[in-house]
Amino acid sequence: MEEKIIRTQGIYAEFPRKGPSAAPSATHYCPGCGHGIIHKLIAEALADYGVQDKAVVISPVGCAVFAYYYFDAGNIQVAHGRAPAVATGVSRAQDCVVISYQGDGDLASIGLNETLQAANRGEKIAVFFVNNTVYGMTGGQMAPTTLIGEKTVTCPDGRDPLTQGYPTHMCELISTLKAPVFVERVAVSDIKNIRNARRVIRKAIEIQKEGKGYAFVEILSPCPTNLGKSSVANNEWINTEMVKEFPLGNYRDNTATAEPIVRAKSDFTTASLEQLFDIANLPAAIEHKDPNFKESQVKISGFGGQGVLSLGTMLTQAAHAAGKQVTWYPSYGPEQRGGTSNCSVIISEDRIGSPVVYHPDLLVAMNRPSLEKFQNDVKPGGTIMYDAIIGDVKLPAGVRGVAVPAQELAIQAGNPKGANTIMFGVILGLGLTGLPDAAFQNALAASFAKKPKLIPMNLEVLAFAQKWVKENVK
Ligand SMILES: Cc1ncc(C[n+]2csc(CCOP(=O)(O)OP(=O)(O)O)c2C)c(N)n1
Ligand code: SF4
Repeated sequence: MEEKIIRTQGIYAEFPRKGPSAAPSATHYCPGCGHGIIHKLIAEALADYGVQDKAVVISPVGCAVFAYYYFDAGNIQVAHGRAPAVATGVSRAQDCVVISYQGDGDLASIGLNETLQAANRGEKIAVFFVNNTVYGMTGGQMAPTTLIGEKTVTCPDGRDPLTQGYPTHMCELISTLKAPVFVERVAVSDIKNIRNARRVIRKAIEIQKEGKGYAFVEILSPCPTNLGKSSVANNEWINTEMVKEFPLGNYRDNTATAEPIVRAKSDFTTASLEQLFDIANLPAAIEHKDPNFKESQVKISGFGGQGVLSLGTMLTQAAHAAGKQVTWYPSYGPEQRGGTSNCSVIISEDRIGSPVVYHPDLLVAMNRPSLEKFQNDVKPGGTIMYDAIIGDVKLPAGVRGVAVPAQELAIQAGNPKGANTIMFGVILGLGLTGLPDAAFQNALAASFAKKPKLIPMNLEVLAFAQKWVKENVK
């Protein structure tokens, strides 16, 4: 019989995270990772129970930091370990289905206290705890759940209980508390286990739909990239080794007797918040010094290692040297493979309310994925500077494109590693920020303060780039 593949309900039809050159269904997860399977099971349950519209999925830092690219529900991305606090706030403020999706580093290490406190209060949250025995996103460091003898980058000889203690058993710990309604450990290591995980995940969501309280589901999940195993070998290892330390099964099920929880409403009104933050007595905003100075919003993006973040800090220092208000806001991709990084810089005469740049006046793109990702966000009349090595490009109408042979110019200027200083000089040469030459020179001196020998060489690169602009850009 022909089997039809049906798209999972509750998941977006396309995932834009990997940019327009990737397949619309490409996720940022590594091949063989368990996160994708777990996402599907949760999303399917949200859709089947008809709670997508009232569901809020909370994902902290970890490989699942980008869960909001996938779940077609309400999403909040929070700081590392802080999901239980945010989940508590959302759950108490609104009648909704709250999901806290956390890794083992996140839930059992940095967020352990909050996890236990939220469980002990019996918050109305479904917690999905993805246990892959390592810190996945940061490169495979030891986690609280690393097995005895398991090698990680921070215990290369294998976890030794005398030095690093024993693995933490979260289901067992949480089931010592009185308030949790449901606690179960499952795995996504084979079809039989996935079917069981599906049943249990649905149950945790059903408990939320009925408002009965805290449900905790631990899911043993593969991380082939950091465990250095094939996907098949990682799943076998879960079924043979991991389950010995973390036995699968139910640790608490009070769903039959639990009643819906009804709590008093919070009294956080706008007036009480204004009082709390003493809004009335905040100092007045500083006055305009130069009413003709135009604010610049800049986005700089490329692969890790291309000097993207340091180009941003140089620009920040230049603005600071010129006495302007300035923010620098980095963003690192969490991907273990093929990640990019970017930073946003805002230079203003006024105080800056938020460092986030949605629509830059200037985009500096050091590689093609960055160009494709951000080019359509550039303001009409704005500028896109890109490394000419990218080749043919099709820029949006109404923006100015400047192809800079940054690598080549850096070599010609005698500093092959100075492609980002070339870009810095081109920004100066084009006069895009309204900052004077001296501010750029001071910024370079400050950037290389710890290696003063490099200052003259970089000043030469800066001048070389300015000259290139004069001779080549109309
Ligand atoms: C406050 C804070 N401390 C440390 C980090 C660095 N950090 C990012 S992800 C991570 C661990 C993630 O591991 P886990 O929660 O197990 O999730 P996984 O990536 O394996 O899915 C750490 C330590 C951070 N982002 N914020
Ligand atoms: S590093 Fe591990 S947990 Fe993270 S996406 Fe890759 S396989 Fe998954």
